Amino acid sequence: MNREKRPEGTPIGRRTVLGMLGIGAAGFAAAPYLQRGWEGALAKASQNDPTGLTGLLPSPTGFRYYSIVGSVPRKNETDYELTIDGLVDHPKTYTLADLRAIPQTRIVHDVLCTDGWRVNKTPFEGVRLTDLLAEAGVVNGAKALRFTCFDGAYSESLTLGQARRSDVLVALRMQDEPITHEHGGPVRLYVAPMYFYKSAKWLSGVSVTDRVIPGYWEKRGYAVDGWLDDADRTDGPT
Ligand SMILES: Nc1nc2c(c(=O)[nH]1)N[C@H]1C(S)=C(S)[C@@H](COP(=O)(O)O)O[C@H]1N2
Ligand SMILES: [Mo]
Repeated sequence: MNREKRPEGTPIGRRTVLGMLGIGAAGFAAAPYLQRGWEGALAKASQNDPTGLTGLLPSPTGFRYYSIVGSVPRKNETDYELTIDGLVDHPKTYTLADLRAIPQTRIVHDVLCTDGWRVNKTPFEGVRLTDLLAEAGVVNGAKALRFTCFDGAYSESLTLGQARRSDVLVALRMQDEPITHEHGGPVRLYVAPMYFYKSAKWLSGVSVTDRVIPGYWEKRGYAVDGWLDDADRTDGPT
């Protein structure tokens, strides 16, 4: 399998970051840049809760719904687009139908957030990012990818080596269903070997760059290489 050498060391979690900033759990819950909630009625309840505390309760699926912005436009087959550009020979924009027409890969791994919640053995399905990169033709000297989102705010990064792993997907399905809006649908990134913050929701752009440009949380203290600790997984190493 095309895996990169895994650097030693424990990724810095958000708790650690908040600890460094001297913010306790209450300050965290009230932090204006982190809107939390989850699907359906609970998401609505959370929006009406100015403390954001309802977002700290687990959802029935075990997932929590994270967004750094309060509202995100909905996109579907009529208006969803994913653009691949930057240091490539053939920049391209894919519709949802285009992405569905490419061979799909299903992988099942544990999802872990740095906040401490996890959902073991979660299926994700979609297009391998490496296949899109091959189609785009990455030019010499390219080193990394920058991911952008149609929430207009979140961003992420991967090195080219990381992005070419077979367990990194441009995902269209999660838990064997189309990805819901709340979970970043119709298309999100899924980086199986790393903490879930690397898996950008509402994915709209992949730009090939000559260096790693730290993403939203990484600019706020998270590790750029968000590797999961193999010892903390029920699914074995990827
Ligand atoms: N666009 C966007 N992507 C994002 C986030 C976000 O706030 N906005 N949060 C990240 C974090 S910290 C986690 S744990 C997961 C949460 O995914 P979920 O809401 O589907 O559970 O999305 C990641 N991707
Ligand atoms: Mo997270």
